[in-house]
Amino acid sequence: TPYDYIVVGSGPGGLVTADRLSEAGKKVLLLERGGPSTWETGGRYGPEWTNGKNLTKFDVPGLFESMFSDGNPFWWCKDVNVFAGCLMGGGTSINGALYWISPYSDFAPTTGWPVSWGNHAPYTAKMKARLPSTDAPSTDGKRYLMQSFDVAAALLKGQGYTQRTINDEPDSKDHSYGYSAYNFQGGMRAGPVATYFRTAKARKNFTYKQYVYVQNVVRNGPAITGVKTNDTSLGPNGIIPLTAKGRVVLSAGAFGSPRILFRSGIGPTDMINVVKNNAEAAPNLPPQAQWINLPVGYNVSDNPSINLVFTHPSIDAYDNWAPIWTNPRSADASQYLKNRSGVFAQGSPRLNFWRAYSGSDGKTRWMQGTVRPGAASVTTSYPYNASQIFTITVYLSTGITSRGRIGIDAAMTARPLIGPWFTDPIDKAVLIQGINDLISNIKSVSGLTLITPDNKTTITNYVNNYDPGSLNSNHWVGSNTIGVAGKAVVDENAKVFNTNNLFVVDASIIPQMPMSNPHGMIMSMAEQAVTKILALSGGP
Ligand code: 6FA
Ligand code: ABL
Repeated sequence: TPYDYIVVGSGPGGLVTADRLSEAGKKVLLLERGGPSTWETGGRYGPEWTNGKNLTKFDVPGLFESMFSDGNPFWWCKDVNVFAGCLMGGGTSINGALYWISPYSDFAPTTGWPVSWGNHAPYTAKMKARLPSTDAPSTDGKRYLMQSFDVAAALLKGQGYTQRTINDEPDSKDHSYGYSAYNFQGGMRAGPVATYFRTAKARKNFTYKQYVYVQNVVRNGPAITGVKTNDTSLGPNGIIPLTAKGRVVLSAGAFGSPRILFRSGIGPTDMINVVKNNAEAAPNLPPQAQWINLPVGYNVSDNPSINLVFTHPSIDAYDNWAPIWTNPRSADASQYLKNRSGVFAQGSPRLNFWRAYSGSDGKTRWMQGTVRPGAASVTTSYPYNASQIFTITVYLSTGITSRGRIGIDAAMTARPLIGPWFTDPIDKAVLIQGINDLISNIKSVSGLTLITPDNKTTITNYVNNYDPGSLNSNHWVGSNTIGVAGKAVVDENAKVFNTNNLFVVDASIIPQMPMSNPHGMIMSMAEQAVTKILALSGGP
């Protein structure tokens, strides 16, 4: 059957888009390559201690850190060589669920957004109405495991920071800190899956199909006629057609959407030639005369992030989150099962902070930090007490000038071709300054010790020698950037240049790093994009 709109990918971009299109009465098909996540969506993967409670790994916030230590991590995309979620909800089903309301700068024309995007407020308001944030996710309203908050707050106060309810004052991002805010509801992961997807799937004009991999769009020059999938039960050769005026929206993520474009003959010639040399993909490419040359994969950014590990005698490192899957602290597990309260009602972060810096090029860049008990790794010459460790991850966000490139290799694996971190040395200099400031008053907090790096390593050397792969913060944007013809991949209506009816709505169209962990900003962006798409003439 033909559809008015085919949306590819069920991450935050795709779910908001598919819900709003179906709300407008369009006949919508949502395709997702992965399977279910939360219990509500049919997921059944949970630890033994939640047996019989209708909970999965993707429902229980406190299981977040086990995403990285599980022996069977089926949720990661196997053909993307950085972390990416391939299941219902995309990244929002496996991420840290930090959820931030955008400041003005997230959509400001000075950061690359078309002027028509400048007022994000009505769209962010629509998102908040569907999904409010909480910085006290335990259902009893109490906060748990707050030692790392208290220690970090003491450090930051000494540097002139002010505590705020972050999402009540989204534009106050200089010398600001507060409790970590989340997309949780009722002590469980919520995000777009428990909100937008829930309303979409109740509509008769909405169809959802999982485990369907979209290889490319089918097109005749600029006119898209359908999508080609790996599922031949859905149509001849796995092709699903559009209605006469139908449209395709790619929401397959910052790596997934570029790959579909390359395989559809859209992008830089070198990438389309990689497809042409792949025996399976080549036959589906349009003839070379129909290739559309666009800068797909360029202009990519991701926050460079550096972990600092500390100890303090007050800290409960929560066994570094190691036993949370097989052998959790029993009082905490039963408290959670009883009424969704306690430590397990929250992810690992406890405090977030922001500070503005001006670089030697006169540009403003923001530093962001996340504080959590435990540490991913410790490198130190000091003796230390492992039950007292906590991490401050320091990110550089809005204002960064470094850019990288992503693409595909011969096996069609999507990967960074040029890392987007510190290609401009001024970004690195600002982050080094930020870290030095952060630890400048460490002696004023009694008992606080920086163990990674230790005192044999300067901050400058620590940053210079940091494993480039570890700078990845999983916040990739920009690979199908929005903007003007000749420089961008999509126009101000999120339509791919030189096509009639192909759109992209996901992290890939965002022209520059937002202020904070991005999924809230992505949902607001999708609210605005889908409004523009529905208003654009010529559609179904
Ligand atoms: N963002 C936040 O705001 N807060 C966080 O705490 C946070 N933490 C993390 C985190 O801990 C990890 C490990 C990762 C990987 C990301 C984190 N992020 C966080 C970032 C955030 O999750 C992403 O920025 C956000 O999910 C991106 O949203 P998009 O809509 O752009 O894309 P997704 O990757 O979420 O979804 C794409 C979907 O398309 C997936 O479900 C995928 O399976 C599907 N797909 C891809 N290719 C496809 C194809 N060819 N056919 C069909 N489906 C396809
Ligand atoms: C995010 O936005 C980041 O993308 C994640 O990297 C981060 O989680 C979460 N939010 C929470 O702050 C970290 C984990 O806490 C680490 O244990 C893990 O090693 C790291 O992600 C991997 O990138």
